[in-house]
Amino acid sequence: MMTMKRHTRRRRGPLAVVTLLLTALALVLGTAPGSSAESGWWVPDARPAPDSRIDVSGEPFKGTGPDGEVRGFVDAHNHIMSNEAFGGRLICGKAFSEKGIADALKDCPEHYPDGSLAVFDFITKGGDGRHDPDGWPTFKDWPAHDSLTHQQNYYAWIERAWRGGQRVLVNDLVTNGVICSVYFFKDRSCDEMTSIRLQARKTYEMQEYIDGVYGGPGKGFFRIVTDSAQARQVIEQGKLAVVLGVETSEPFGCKQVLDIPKCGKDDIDRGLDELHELGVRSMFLCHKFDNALCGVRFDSGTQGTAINVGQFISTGTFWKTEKCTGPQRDNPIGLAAAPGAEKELPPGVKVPSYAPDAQCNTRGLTDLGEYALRGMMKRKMMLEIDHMSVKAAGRAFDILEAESYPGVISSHSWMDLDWTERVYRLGGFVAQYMHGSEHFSAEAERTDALREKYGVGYGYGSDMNGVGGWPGPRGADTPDPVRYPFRSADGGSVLDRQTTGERTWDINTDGAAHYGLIPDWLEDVRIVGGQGVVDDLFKGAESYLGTWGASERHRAGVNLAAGAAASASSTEWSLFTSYAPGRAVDGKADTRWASAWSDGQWLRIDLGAPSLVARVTLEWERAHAKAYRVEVSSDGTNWRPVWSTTAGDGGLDTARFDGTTARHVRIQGLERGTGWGYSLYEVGVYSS
Ligand SMILES: [Ca+2]
Repeated sequence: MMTMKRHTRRRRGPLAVVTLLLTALALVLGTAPGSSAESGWWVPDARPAPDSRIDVSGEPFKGTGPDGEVRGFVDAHNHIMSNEAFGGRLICGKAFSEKGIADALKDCPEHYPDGSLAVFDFITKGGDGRHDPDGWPTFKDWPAHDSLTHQQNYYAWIERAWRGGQRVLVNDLVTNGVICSVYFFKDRSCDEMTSIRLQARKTYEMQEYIDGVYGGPGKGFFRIVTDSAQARQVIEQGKLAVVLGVETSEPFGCKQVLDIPKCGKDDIDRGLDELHELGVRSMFLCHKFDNALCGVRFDSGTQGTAINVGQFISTGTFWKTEKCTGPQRDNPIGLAAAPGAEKELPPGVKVPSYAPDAQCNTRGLTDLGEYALRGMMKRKMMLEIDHMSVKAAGRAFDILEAESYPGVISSHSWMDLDWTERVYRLGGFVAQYMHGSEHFSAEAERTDALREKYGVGYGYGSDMNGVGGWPGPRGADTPDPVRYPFRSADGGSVLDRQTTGERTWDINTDGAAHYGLIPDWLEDVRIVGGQGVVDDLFKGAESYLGTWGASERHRAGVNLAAGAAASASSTEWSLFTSYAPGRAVDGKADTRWASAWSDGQWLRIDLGAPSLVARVTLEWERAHAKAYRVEVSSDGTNWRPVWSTTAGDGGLDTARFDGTTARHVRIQGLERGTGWGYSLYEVGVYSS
């Protein structure tokens, strides 16, 4: 270097040479990776020293694409603050600290000196839990792709993911009161709502902290947003839109004990109002344990048994299974032993065994769960449908379809993937769990045609700090490794291996150890799965905000059938109650029309005037139709079929068809689903 300088100094002088060299480098790499000389709005001017490196150069992309759409990646499922959850000692290390990186990235006290008391590490990782507890500056044993107990979301690592092209991050506030209460290391209460409030507050504090690093209020890249328009502005400025979500087992105190709910509608209303006030716009209604709102999708293996034991301890009931009624399945519970958990059971109580052909949770969406879902819709919040049992998710889909509400998100592959199209048809968004690049690419390929059909982008759910495990290394000897430095997907930035303190991570040999390696993982996905997968992911931000915006704009339709005149081919007689046709349009969920017991019966509704009709909803009693037609008429004499099915399974059906003008609507039965007649609690007729 010195030689070159001397050699050329004669002609140009040192500054010119340096400029020339940088220009040459810029042509090759954009700008020099890790260059501290870089300046611009995206480079913080008050980063504390010492701190982590970012090892990215180049200005983050701003503005919109040619059609005005925002661009960038979406992580629909992350847990920045779970170190504050579960009693505060399960996930060790903090996402930021006013005292600096050495304070943020240190282990839990009981992990020192050698991890032999790192009980949760031992449970989740196996072995004896022993590890080098030191984080900063050596990071010998953590963070790591297979360490489930150490902080992965340090703010500078999130900063690197943003610099690599991520523009939406959903921070799901998470906890579980039972895990908290059975884990003996804790420094706070196990109340779930208390923890959710704390994590929300900490996320706002993190925004302030990053603003400080970037020179003042509003200047940082990390922007908490509470509506989709705000998110668009943030992304157009080139920054990261952070959405607050909730993933907890007993939201609003809605646990159930021996199948008795411990919350009421007032608790749900109050809880939803409070969460909305905190900025939460996306949430789960159940998680891991059956609660008063819904049954869960089971876990499998040892973890499944341990969670089933946890549910028993918490609620007095184990999971219960039945045969599935459709093609969807909950995860198999299996019969794996979990001795550590099972010894917590009272004497004489054993984990039940489960018939292999009964793979669905008997618990679905309860009346309170339905109330909570409708409350979320009223507040324009998005339902994260993962973790619901097939029965609960099926009913939730039925309701969302009947109301034409698009706010549904599968954020980390925890629903039956057979339902992917159902999410897209509603206008919802799908993010796949952050699997290794091979698995991720294969699943992306499987659903590619659907995204093409519905014109949507794709997301990933990193679940960092979520005790799930992350992509391991593909190995130093893989023939197609990630080659450093590499370009970001948008082309404007260059990323080199990321260094914090004395440790440098390489996706090829370390796997996805922390959040800063998300761009490296995306590059790995590009190499393994092709540019098409990355392109779909890059369209994620627009699709996610499309779902959110459509949810905000949703207006409950006017039910044209409410209180309308109704007639029927027949009415079942009862000494005790009336099953008259008008009972199907009286707005009451517990009254119904019932027909005579034969196939050809019908129910007719007179809307009173010609109206645009495009959607009919039908809430069946157990006596449902297997095959039936929805017909419309202007004069009540000539009928036109607009929709039909031969595969009715009862529950809540939505018939959707091209809008047409009609005064009369008829439900024409063709074949009964049971030995009884047809019976409908409520029929709704809508214009859109
Ligand atoms: Ca009714």
